[in-house]
Amino acid sequence: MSEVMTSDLLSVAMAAAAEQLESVIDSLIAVPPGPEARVFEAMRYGTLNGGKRLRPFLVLSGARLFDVPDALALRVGAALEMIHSYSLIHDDLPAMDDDDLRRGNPSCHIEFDDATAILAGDGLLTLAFEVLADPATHPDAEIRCTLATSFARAAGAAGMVGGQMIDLEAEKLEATPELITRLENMKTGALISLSCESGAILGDAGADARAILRDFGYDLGLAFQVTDDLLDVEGDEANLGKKVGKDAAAGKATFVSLLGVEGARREARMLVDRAIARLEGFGKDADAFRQMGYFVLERRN
Ligand code: GRG
Repeated sequence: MSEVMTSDLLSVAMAAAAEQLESVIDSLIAVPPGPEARVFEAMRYGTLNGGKRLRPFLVLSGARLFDVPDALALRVGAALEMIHSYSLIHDDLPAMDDDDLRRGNPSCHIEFDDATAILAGDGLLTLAFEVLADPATHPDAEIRCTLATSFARAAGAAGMVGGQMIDLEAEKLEATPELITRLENMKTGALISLSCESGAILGDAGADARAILRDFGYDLGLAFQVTDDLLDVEGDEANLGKKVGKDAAAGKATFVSLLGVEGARREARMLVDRAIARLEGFGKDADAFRQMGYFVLERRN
């Protein structure tokens, strides 16, 4: 009973955060007059088309632990969501995953065209750093600089971009759990981990708190990826808003192909238990993070 209530409360909190986040993104991407309007429209299409807004919710949850105003956290959440959306827009392109459907709608390059989708991703990536560098994100320039550096590391070639490169190379490599774990920690985990750590950066919380939340985020991110692999096997296209069965059709090594369905479920549970155990020192204030662990295990989209 209490688990059901917890997940209901979490859904309400996530929906409220998503609404606030979308209003911030809406105000940050205004469409100017002139022929360049098309790229702004594609940037809005790629960010304001639904999505769970998991990463911004994690930023807000972390910021509340350190009494950081929601307004600051929402700007950092918007920057994260811009980078996440750019990665999805580029990932859907024919040269990468070649997917026509994203969040239940035509992918950005289908709605617009390949060139516009590339530019929309580029525009979102650069806008994210403009948002981080703006004093409205934090009055302290040193904290803004720490944020920008952390974002660059998580999104760049040592993080998400590098993970995507390993993913493209993976079919030439021997698929081991270690390789897939490294790939996924870079491709998906780095941004989710940063989402968990960002509130501590905004709150100038110190290295120990930052490290705990970063490690929590890596465990949560890997559990998220394991459930992503499970959903590709067991999920429902209507719920997911994207095609299923793609990994097996492409002969791709995933946690499910390496561990089996039951093994992957056990792995996700172990990762979430480990993530939650890391939060011991934070008391009840970190309940939103704990609930996110259960959310990741039970998610259907
Ligand atoms: C193209 C540079 C570049 C990187 C692409 C993250 C990524 C790298 C590709 C996405 C491929 C993918 C489907 C990964 C699985 C995990 C994941 C990031 C799923 C999508 O994230 P959600 O579920 O999406 O948070 P929503 O739509 O809810 O925002």
